[in-house]
Amino acid sequence: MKRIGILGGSFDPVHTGHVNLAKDALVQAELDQVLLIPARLQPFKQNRTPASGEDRMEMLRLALEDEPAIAPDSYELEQEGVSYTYLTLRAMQERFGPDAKLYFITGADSVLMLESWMNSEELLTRYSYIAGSRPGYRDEELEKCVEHLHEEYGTEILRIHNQLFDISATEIREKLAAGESVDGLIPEKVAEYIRAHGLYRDRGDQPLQELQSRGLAYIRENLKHSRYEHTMRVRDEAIKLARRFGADAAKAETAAIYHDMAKNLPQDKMDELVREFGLDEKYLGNPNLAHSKLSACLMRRDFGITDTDLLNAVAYHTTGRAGMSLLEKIVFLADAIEPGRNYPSVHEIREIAQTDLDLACIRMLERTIAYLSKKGAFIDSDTKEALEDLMKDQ
Ligand code: DGI
Ligand code: FE
Ligand code: FE
Repeated sequence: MKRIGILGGSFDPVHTGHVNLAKDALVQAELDQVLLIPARLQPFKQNRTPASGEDRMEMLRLALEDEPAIAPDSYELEQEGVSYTYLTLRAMQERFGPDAKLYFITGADSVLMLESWMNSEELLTRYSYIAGSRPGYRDEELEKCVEHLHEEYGTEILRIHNQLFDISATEIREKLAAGESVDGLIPEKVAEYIRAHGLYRDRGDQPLQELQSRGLAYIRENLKHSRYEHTMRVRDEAIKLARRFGADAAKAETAAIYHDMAKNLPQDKMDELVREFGLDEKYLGNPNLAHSKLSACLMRRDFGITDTDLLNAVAYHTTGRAGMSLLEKIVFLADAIEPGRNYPSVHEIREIAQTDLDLACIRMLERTIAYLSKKGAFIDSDTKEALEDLMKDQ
């Protein structure tokens, strides 16, 4: 009779604990073969994006290259929806035939829970189990449980000693994201694969995506239609400029979405907020200057955004300032040249923006200062300093 071990899990990523458990089961329970079956993972049920099924299969293949009797199997990945253990075991029994004896390999904690699994009676009467745990771990409980299940259902549960199953995939992902060493925790070839494919990196774009959808929902509610449309054009322009000049396009997009979020607040509300946030009095009664500062304040207070560059790109999108970052320049310029703008020099500035970000910002600042002077309007010192600062490098 063939003895087959089945080890299920997320394997996101497979680690030394999994491999050792499979090896220990193979040897100690005298199995002919062990299958590692990665589960389908539902992205929206985790607060992270799991690695794809293909990546997890590939990592398993690499981890098990030197183990001829242990192999990954994509059965669950090929099924629709979430797989239940009883369905997977039914399918495996069918595959290996009635003469095969299936052992479901799991940890001590899961064995203690077996009776609460879906279709537990079928599971406990048809299949056998291998419980891996370090000696001493929940020993008595496990002993009682094994006895009880045997009496009640005739279930065969083998206990094996397994020291290393305590490794946690969450901890591994956190270490990888932080750039810390995972030596000994995952097979070297798996580590190489993760590096080569950029898996489990700390990518700012995951939270950014969420910020984008929250920002979009806010501006859809709170901005006039024409202002919303302007914002969408600024967003497209910011993405283009970011790609052109090598900035983070997702960040530029996020800043663009939020840049005018305070624009349609009534004047008295703006003044109230300028006081509440302790902003300079020069912003009182000046919505043109106040809205950019207030947008940044609301991003921080109401959306929990702490990225300084993102906040500054919004706070200085109207005036600019000395020492602007790449992202700040991009949002400033995107706002100035989005396709809906039609002041006299806009064509020239758009043309320059094809190749020279700084010069385009300079032309825009010169235009704003000339325009405000003509009107006799107050010119913010940041606007003048932005121009002076950029001129230094020309
Ligand atoms: O919010 P938007 O209409 O999309 O555009 P914006 O935030 O760039 O500018 C709003 C207005 O602010 C625009 O008419 C130009 C004006 N502005 C820019 N710099 C200054 C300024 N107004 C004053 N008073 N002082 C400035 O330095
Ligand atoms: Fe604005
Ligand atoms: Fe704008």
